[in-house]
Amino acid sequence: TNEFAYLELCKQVLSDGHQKGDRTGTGTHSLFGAQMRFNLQDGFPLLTTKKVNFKLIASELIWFIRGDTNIQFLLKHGNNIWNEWAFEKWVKSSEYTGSDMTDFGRRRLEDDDFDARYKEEMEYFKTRILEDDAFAEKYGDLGSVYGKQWRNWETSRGETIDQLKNVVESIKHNPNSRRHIVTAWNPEDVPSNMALPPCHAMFQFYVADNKLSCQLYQRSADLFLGVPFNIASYALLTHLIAHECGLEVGEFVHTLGDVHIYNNHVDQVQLQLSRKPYPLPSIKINDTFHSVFDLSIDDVELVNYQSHPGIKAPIAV
Ligand code: DHF
Ligand code: TMP
Repeated sequence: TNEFAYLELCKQVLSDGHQKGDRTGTGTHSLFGAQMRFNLQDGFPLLTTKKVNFKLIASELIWFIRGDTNIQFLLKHGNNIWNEWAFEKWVKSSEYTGSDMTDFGRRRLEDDDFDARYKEEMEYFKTRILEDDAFAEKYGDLGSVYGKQWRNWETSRGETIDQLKNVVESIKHNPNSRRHIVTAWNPEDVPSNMALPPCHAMFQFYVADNKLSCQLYQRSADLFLGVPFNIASYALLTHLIAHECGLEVGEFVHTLGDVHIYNNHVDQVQLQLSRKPYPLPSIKINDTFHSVFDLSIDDVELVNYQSHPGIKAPIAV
């Protein structure tokens, strides 16, 4: 299956990767420059060698497509994947009076009492984001991240550009174009205006033989935690746009810059590498779906997903 491209890259990073320090202080095995190709005709590329929660991928993608940058929407869908980056802003603010959360990502791993306090503060934070809209507006927003750049890129003339809408229109009306590009990397907003500068920075579509392909440039890739989500997210986006444009799906080409395995993910990766992949699942788009811009979570369904159990790992903040 397609999954071997991912598993091979994991092996390569472990065997040839440079030992490299990083912003989070965790340390990584890292390589620069890699590419994986997934033929979307062969199945939907959701990893089977560990269980990956498709609902989280779908709700995050809907969040991007809505142009939303506030974690309140994610929390309403039971999606916690962006919590730490909003929480960080809250605990650094002058309004925060709880116990000291400096460097919480690292301290949680070293100190159980601290981890218990973190969990309490995080629960309080989540409840407040969900129940207090004014609080959510202030502390739930991650800044000018993906949704903002995809749908509401601000120009120097004070106008906004809907890159995603433009690209869907250009695929429909000018499929041969070599300019089907969406970029989340906005140098004016990096690094001051966002919780985390975009990792999946730019993507391009391509139409040939009535099939839609997509290539992503990802500047920084957490191979164990982030990348399985990124692959499935862009594969799903390609399916949806193909469906809307009356095209079949082609390939997802995933090009990576700094591709790394964090030192505290190595055991997990080795466990995963010992497993044998199952056949890939497929994706079903419901008849009610007509446009990516009115996408709801019930429009997409994952079918025949058989996987090995999930594998937990700490995320580097
Ligand atoms: N920071 C780092 N260091 N790596 C990332 O991959 C990353 N990804 C971000 C934001 N910041 C990041 C956004 N995407 C998870 C997956 C993707 C993601 C953030 C988090 C994650 O924790 N996945 C876990 C459990 C998810 C859950 O069930 O809540 C997994 O096992 O897949
Ligand atoms: P960086 O900004 O220092 O590169 O840190 C970002 C980390 O998050 C890095 O490990 C890559 C990872 N990441 C992904 O792999 N995929 C994602 O979608 C996101 C948002 C982050």
